[in-house]
Amino acid sequence: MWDNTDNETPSAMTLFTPEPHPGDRHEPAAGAIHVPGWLTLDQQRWIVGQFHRWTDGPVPIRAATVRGHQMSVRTVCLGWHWQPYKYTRAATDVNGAQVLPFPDWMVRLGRRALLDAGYPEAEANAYLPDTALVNYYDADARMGMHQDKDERSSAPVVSLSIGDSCTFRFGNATNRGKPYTDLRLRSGDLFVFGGESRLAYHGITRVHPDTAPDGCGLAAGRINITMRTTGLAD
Ligand code: MD6
Ligand code: FE
Repeated sequence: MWDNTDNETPSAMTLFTPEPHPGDRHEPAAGAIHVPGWLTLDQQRWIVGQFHRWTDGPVPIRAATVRGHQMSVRTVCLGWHWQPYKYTRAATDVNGAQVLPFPDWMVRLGRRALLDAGYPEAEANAYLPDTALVNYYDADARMGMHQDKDERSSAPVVSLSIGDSCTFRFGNATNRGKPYTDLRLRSGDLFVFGGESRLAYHGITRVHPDTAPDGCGLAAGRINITMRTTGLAD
């Protein structure tokens, strides 16, 4: 439905493609499932409250340095700490502290996400994410095209967005260039990367300021939570 072939300029196809309705499920590529408006405003606000607790420590939110460049996105982790390009229990690239545990409610949320994305019940209920990367984007933050491949498990990645909307560039599993599709992720949206899309390149090309809905709990900027299964043993 959204696979307009021209990704650079608005075409008649994008102009006249109806906006998705909350709860409608779309699969822009095999295994890549978008459920707009999945979280209620109450749920979003509650999660933003948790976010403020997470950023209080023991490991403060920070911009990771990748190949000598500081990222514009700031990240705090749960369960396992992500640093380029590995997971550790302690944030050895920040302050050495152990990260907060992965919360049980988030495991349950991840399972419900997979169910609502259309996964079979058995597979959804067996989902056991053990790390979450929680990213904060201000109006100028971006994320370059990347694959999520630091995990040793092929379990799906569950992504939740809260606050300002963004342009999400969803590419192919071969290289960071074309073909790709740009789509809008809004506050409350769920996106699942699984199956053939698990290793697809993707990035955030821009954040759209002042687009956060009233009541989502975030006045400015965007939070993205990605939960994953590291495949690592303690
Ligand atoms: C973001 N997300 O949405 C960045 N990765 O801000 C990701 O990098 C991502 O949304 C894997 C699966 C879904 C995602
Ligand atoms: Fe990613």
